[in-house]
Amino acid sequence: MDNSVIDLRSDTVTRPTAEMRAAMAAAEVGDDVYMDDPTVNRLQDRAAEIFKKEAALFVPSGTMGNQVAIRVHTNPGQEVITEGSAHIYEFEMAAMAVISGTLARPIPSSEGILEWEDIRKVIRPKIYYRAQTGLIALENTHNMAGGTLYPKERIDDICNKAHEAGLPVHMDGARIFNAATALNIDVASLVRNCDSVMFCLSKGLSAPVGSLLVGSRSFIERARSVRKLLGGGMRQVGVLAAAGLIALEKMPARLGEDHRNARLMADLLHNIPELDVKPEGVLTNIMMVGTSRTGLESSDLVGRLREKKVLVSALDAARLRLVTHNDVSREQIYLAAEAFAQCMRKA
Ligand code: TLP
Repeated sequence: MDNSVIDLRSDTVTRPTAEMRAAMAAAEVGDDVYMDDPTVNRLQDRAAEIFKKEAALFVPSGTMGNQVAIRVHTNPGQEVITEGSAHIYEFEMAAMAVISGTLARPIPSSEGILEWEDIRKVIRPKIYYRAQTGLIALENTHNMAGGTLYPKERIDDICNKAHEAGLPVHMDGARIFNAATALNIDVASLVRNCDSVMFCLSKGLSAPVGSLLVGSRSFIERARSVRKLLGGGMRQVGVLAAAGLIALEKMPARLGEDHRNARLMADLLHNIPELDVKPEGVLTNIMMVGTSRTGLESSDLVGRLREKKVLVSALDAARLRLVTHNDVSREQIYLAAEAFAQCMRKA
């Protein structure tokens, strides 16, 4: 990617740092299907330690991590309760139906954050002729709601009541380190009561590939076998785990910078009268921009910004998503905001 391009489409676009590339070149490797890759083993041990869970498993993507978790937690014919715009429901190819034979039970919400009462109402009664609820899946931070947050107390409340109802809770924590940073808490405390957590190394943490699942030893043993079923058993994958270790150890500490940049971007765009932005709602590295008053389809605006070397995503006809990350500097935030202003003047 040309370095003069300001890429705000996602934090998935981050490139590995020089330190990651050096570690990848030097990584000690083995065959991970035999569990013989020392670098993968080290990454998994560190992830389990940091999250204070019994075990961890390296998976190629966040989607695979979520779907492996659903398959382990549920039986075919069960329902998975999600928020209405959850990644698991909206962006994972109906995989829970294809892979696990489960049905999503999405609950609409305005901020992406559920309460126990929302969930309780859709739990199926335990009657033999009704589908049964098998799992509750939460997302923190919530991507499509604009990086919104579940505070620890809310997660604990949902987990405790779910457990009383005999239901496991999976956390799609693709950006759990962003959540922990914004809430000023450690990740282990934040997800203490979740039965499993998926988190991504290849988003804000800048590793090139990979996510981890963490949970109990028996959960991870079963997850390893489902990962193999899905073709996710990898061989000398220590080259990726080496980058992942640096992502895990070093990159969380800088996420606050991305959050400050997102807030700055929101403040700058808020000054452009045609755009709908709520700076006070920008708590992490994701922000949404409403474009219904610009007189342009959001995809037209995406095209005009692209001409100015600023990349953003159109979510629908009237909404853009911007994501800050390690490869976007504070200076580039000012340049990107100026590109928006120029596009509006032209419109
Ligand atoms: N999110 C991507 C796109 O798929 C939308 C992005 O650009 O934000 N959970 C959450 C909350 C995610 O945001 C994503 C990716 C995933 C899971 C899946 O991760 P990958 O892309 O590694 O399969």
